[in-house]
Amino acid sequence: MQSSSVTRESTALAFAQQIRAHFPLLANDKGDQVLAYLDTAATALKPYPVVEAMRGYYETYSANVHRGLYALADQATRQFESARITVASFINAASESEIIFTRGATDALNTVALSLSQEFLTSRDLIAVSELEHHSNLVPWQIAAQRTGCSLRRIQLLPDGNLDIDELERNWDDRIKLVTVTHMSNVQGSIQDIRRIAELVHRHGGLVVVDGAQSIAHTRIDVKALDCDFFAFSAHKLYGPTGCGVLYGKKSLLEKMPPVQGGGNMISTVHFDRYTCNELPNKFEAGTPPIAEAIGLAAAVDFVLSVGFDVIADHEAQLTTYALARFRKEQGITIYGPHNNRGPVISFTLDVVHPHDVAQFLDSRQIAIRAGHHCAQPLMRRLGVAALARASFGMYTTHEEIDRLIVGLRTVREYFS
Ligand code: C6P
Repeated sequence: MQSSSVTRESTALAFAQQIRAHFPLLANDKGDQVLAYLDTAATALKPYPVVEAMRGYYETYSANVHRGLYALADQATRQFESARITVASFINAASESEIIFTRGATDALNTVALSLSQEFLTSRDLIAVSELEHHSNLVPWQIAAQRTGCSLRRIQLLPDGNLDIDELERNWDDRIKLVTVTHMSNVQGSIQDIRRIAELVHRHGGLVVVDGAQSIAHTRIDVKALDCDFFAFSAHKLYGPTGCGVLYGKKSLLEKMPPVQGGGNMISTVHFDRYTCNELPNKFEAGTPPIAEAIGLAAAVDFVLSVGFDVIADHEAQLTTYALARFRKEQGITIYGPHNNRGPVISFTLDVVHPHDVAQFLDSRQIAIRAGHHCAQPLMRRLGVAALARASFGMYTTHEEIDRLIVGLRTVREYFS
């Protein structure tokens, strides 16, 4: 038993060391003094292929897209549109016209909320939102409610940390027109059964919007299998660049929805007093898009696929199980979220120490974790805490970094008590 777990750990170490060589920030790992980066849920580190793809654009073909009639602009347009095809295939969208490049998950969620509030939502409707949501998937719906006069309906958290979908089903209100949930919580790491939610909502004729900001890097997303109507994510949490994200939407819906921003590229014709819209996906991409970033995102997708989701998920599951077991053995630590079915995100408190002090103390040991409300203030209130500390892992995280975290937490506890 022990020897098989030792073998698993040494295999995991070999895997992580191989992976770490691809990340500039980790490649020069020289032992104890190197940074233990345990904040991948905030943003993942970037591998060389992403940096190189973006540098390739800036150094050799940095023209604008969809406009130029010369070879360089044509090359930029081809690479940018090829990035869209890569992303469409990555999440198994029916067509690349269902992929809208945005500034990030926040921008994607605001785009869908704003567009639906112009024509789809009315004052008699309810939007069901879970208590787990990041502000990026709550405030846009509050704004939509302010604009349309509709109301928000809470999907409650159970004491075990899971969402009470049974209650939503049991007490279904026919005024619910849209349900929106995070696929993986950035606080609890808990994973929602999107298929089940979509089946329930579609049975009643509603729409499902999924915030995939956290899940995108940890599990293979198949939007057809999930059957969600919209799915939003950021490139930077998928080992890609900042400033770029994706709104996936079913074509039949996007075609009917009004644009939310006006400008170049989103129009077909413009008169002084009116305009007509361009086709999908351009209708939702006003102005110059994040060109280098979309190309970097495609490189990130290729990189992740070359490592393989099965391998990544297996490594991260091992790390999470190992970390949870080690946390549970320590005195004074409370872990938040369900026991099972969770991604590589662990939020916790340390009895005598404020989470900010925990993070600052660990920083002095070159261990980076996040502390605060994690942009989920309603969830913090629900959990009865002002702030939490959070460690989160990626494909490059090692068991040794988790050991360093545990030693650091013991030291900080001794210091403050
Ligand atoms: N969460 C975290 O440390 P943007 O900022 O647009 O890339 O992603 C927003 C967002 C939306 N939904 C979820 C579930 C998220 O986790 C995030 C970003 C980071 O938890 C920064 S607050």
